[in-house]
Amino acid sequence: MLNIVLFGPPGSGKGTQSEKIIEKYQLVHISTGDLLREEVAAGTELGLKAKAIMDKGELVSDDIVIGMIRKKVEGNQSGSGFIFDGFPRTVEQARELRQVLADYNEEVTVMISLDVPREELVKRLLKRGKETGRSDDNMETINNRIDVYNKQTLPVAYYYEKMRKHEKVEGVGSIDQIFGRIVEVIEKAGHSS
Ligand code: B4P
Repeated sequence: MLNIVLFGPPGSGKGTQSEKIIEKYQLVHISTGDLLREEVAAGTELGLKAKAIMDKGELVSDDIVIGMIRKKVEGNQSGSGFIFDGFPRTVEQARELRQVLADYNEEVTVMISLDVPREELVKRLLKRGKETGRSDDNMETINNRIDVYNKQTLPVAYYYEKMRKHEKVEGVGSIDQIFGRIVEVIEKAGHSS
């Protein structure tokens, strides 16, 4: 199986590039942001709790997110692999992901992190906020999301670095250019489609 962690700050293009990777490699897409937004849209108790946290730009608790991931991995064992988009976001989540995959004799193949400067992130997210009305794409929340990423999520990169699975990709340029860089990394990691 090919199991990819797509990593990077908010607005770095994780959701955008995931779509292209799935199309090429037929992976199961697991985006914790999308899963949480589905709960919000359905008005569940979990969704109500999550919305308040997301609107502040903070991270939803590890227990909730890990529970969602475990359920998704369990229910999708017949495909050619997974793309984890926006997960793990804490070292605790990374450890749990390792355990969940190990239960199926699987592991993360490669962790790809998209490198984009802060000014560009803010620009992209403000634009999306205007176009879609997404409630966490406003100046105050964007700034907090980037700060939370630097403090709580960046250590996840060192976790994979220690396992020699961390690959950095320049995340500025056209969507196709960036996708080309990602494909190179995937092929180098030992997979050809
Ligand atoms: P996410 O849904 O993961 O949102 P995100 O980090 O902002 O990235 P997203 O994938 O949406 O944006 P993308 O970079 O593709 O998380 C939202 C919230 O959910 C978090 O703040 C947190 O509260 C919670 N959450 C999610 N996962 C969690 C977890 N594991 N643990 C705890 N809490 C969790 O794209 C952004 C914009 O850039 C788009 O408009 C796109 O069109 C544009 N873009 C993309 N590529 C571009 C390019 N090359 N050039 C120009 N624009 C580009």
